[in-house]
Amino acid sequence: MANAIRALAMDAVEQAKSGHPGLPMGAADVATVLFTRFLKFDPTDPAWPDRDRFVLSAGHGSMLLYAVLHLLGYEKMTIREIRRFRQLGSLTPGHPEHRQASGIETTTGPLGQGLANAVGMAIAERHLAALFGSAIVDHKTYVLVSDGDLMEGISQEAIALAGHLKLRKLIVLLDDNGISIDGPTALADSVDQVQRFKSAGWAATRIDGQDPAAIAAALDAAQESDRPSLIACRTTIGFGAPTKGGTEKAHGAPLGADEIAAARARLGWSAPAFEIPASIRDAWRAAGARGRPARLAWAERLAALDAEKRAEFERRTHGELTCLLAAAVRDVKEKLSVSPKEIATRVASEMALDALTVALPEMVGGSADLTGSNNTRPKAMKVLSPGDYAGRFIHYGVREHGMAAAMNGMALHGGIVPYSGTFLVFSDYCRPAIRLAALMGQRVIHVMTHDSIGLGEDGPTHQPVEHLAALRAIPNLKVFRPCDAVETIECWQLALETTGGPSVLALTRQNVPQIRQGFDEANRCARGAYELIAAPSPSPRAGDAAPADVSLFASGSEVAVAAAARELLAARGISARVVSVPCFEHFLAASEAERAAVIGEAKVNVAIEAGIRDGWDAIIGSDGAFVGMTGFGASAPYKDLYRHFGVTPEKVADAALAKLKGRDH
Ligand SMILES: Cc1ncc(C[n+]2csc(CCOP(=O)(O)OP(=O)(O)O)c2C)c(N)n1
Repeated sequence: MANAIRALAMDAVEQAKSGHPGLPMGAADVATVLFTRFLKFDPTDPAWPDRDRFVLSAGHGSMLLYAVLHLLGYEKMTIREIRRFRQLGSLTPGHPEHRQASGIETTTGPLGQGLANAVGMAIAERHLAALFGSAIVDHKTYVLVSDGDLMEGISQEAIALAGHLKLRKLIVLLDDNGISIDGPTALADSVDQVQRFKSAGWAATRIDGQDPAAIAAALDAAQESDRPSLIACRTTIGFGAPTKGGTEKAHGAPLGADEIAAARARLGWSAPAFEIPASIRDAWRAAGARGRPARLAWAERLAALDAEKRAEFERRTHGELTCLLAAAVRDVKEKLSVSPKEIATRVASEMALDALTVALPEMVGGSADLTGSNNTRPKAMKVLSPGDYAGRFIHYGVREHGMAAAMNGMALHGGIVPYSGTFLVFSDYCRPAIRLAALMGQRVIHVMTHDSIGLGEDGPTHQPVEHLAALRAIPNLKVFRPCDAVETIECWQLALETTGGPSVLALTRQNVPQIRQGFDEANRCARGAYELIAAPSPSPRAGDAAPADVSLFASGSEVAVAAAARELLAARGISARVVSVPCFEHFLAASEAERAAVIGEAKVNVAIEAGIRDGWDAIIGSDGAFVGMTGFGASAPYKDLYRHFGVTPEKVADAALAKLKGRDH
C-alpha cells in the first residue's frame, strides 16, 4: 500500500517535470500506517467537525497528501487531478492549498507554518471539547514535519507553546531523513530533536520510520499520552530509488525514466504509470471506509444533544455570527454618543471587546506578552490553560510568529474566531502567517497597537513607519486604522463580519479626541473612507455646490491633525473638508462613482498619516501633497516627535497652501 504512494509520487512529478518525490517516497510507510489504522476521518464528509486533523507541514511533499487522498477515495481527488499535478486549476498544486472539501486542512509550503497551525488546531480542539463535551469534540491533530520544518524558528515557538499547554492530542511525526536541499542536514544542524521536544514538555521517541510495526507501536503509545508527542521516524529520502534515494537528488526534481524504472523493479511494483492494482486500491478504499461508523455515531450523539447546545455548536462550526453583534455595537455607540471619550483607540478597542466578547463567545483572544499594552483582555475573560481549556484568553508568550500561525490553525479548525495582540511594528514577526491567512481566506483578527511615532519614548525600533503600507500590500488583508472610539467599534464590527480573510486593527497608544459625535446607526467605516467634516461654507449662496478648496484625507490619530488643519485654513479663508480613511481595502473596493464622490473635486488633495506615502496616491493622486514620514522615527515624548517630523496642523496647512499657490501660478 505504501508503494502505491511512492509510485503515484514518482509518476506525477515525472509528468509535471517538477516536484518533490523524495518526501512522499520516504514517508510513505508512516502515512500508510497513520491513515489506514489511526486517523479518524470519512472521505464522504471531509468537513466532519470531529475528524482528526492531518497537517502536512512539509508542503513540498504535497504528492504524499494527494496520493493518500486519492487512494482513500476522496471524491474530488481523482486520478485526473493526480495526472494534472502542478497544472493550472488542478486540485493538486505544487504545495497543498487549503480546500476542506478535498481534505486539505491548511495551506503549507513555507516551512514551519503547518506545525504552528496544528498547534492552533489542537488548542481549538481542547477548548471546544471543554465547552461542548468529549462526546462531540474528541479528535487528534497529526502533523508530518520535515527536518526543514524543525529548523525554522517558528517551530520553537510552536513546540514551546504546545508543551506548555499540554496539548496531549497533538502528535508530530518527523520525517527524519537527515537530508535537505543543500545535502545532509549535518551541514547546518546538530540539534537532537528528541531532547529538544522533551525539554519543551513533550513525550518524544525515535523509531525506524520504514518499519510499519514500529510506526504503529509509537502511534499506539501516543494515543494516551498526557502531553504532546513527537515521533521521530528515521526514513530514507526517496526510499526505493536506487541511486538517488538517501541523497538530496531525490528531494526536489523528477527522478528520470531510468531511475523510476529501477525503483519500480526494486519495490516490486509492476503496474504502469498512474495505475494502481485492484487489490491494493481495494485495501486503500477499505481503509477510507473505516471511519464512517464513527461519524454516524457522532452524528447521533450530536442529534441527541440539547437543542440549544446543538444549535450553538452548529452556528459556531459554520462561522455564523449572531444578531447580538449588531446589538453590542449599537450599545457601545449609544454610550459613546451620550458620553464622548477622549481615549486611545487601543482603550476604545478594549471597550469594544468588553461588549463583543460577551455577544460572541466564539471569540478567543490573546496577546504576545503585551496584554496590558494591547488591551486585548476583557475584564471577564478567563485564561485558557492546561487546567482550564474553557478559558478564552491565551497568553502566547513572546511568540508573535507562533501566535499568528496558531490563530490560523484555530480559524481553520472552526468554531473559534481568534483575535490577539502585539505592537504594530511586530507585524513583521507575524507577516508570513498573516499572508497565509489572507491566501487561505481565514478570519483572524490582529489587534496591533502603538501604531506610529505616537507611541513616543520607546523610539524608532518600536515605531512603525512602513508597516501600514506593507500590510496594505497583502492581497485579501484588511487594514483598519480607526480615528476615534466610534470608528474603533465600527472597525471591529467590519473585521468580525469579514468571514473570508484576516484583518489588522492598527490602534494608537496615545489619546485621540472623539470626532464622531452624536449617534449614527450606520457603520460609516464600511465605506472605507467618508467625509467626516464638511468644508465650512462662509457665505452659502442658494444651490451653491462649489467644491472645497482642499480635501484633507487622514487615518487614525492623524484625522485629528487634519481637523485642526481645516480650522487653520478656514482662518485664512480657505475651505477644507476632512475625509477619514479607516480602511483602504473597503474604499478601493467601492465603485468608481462612489470613490469619486468621496475623493471630491477640491483643487488640492492632502493626505496625512504618520507613516510612509506608499498607497495614498490611489486617493490623493500623484500630484497630491502628503504629510507623514519619510524615514525612521526617534525616541522622545510623542508631541515632540509630531512637531519634529512635521506631522502637525501647521505643516498640513502649509502643504495645502503651497499646492494652492502652485496651481494659481
Ligand atoms: C520558509 C521556507 N524556506 C525555504 C523553503 C524552501 N525549501 C523547501 S524544502 C526545503 C528543505 C528541504 O529539507 P527537508 O525539510 O528536510 O525536506 P526533505 O528534503 O526531507 O524533503 C527548503 C529549504 C521553504 N519551503 N520554506
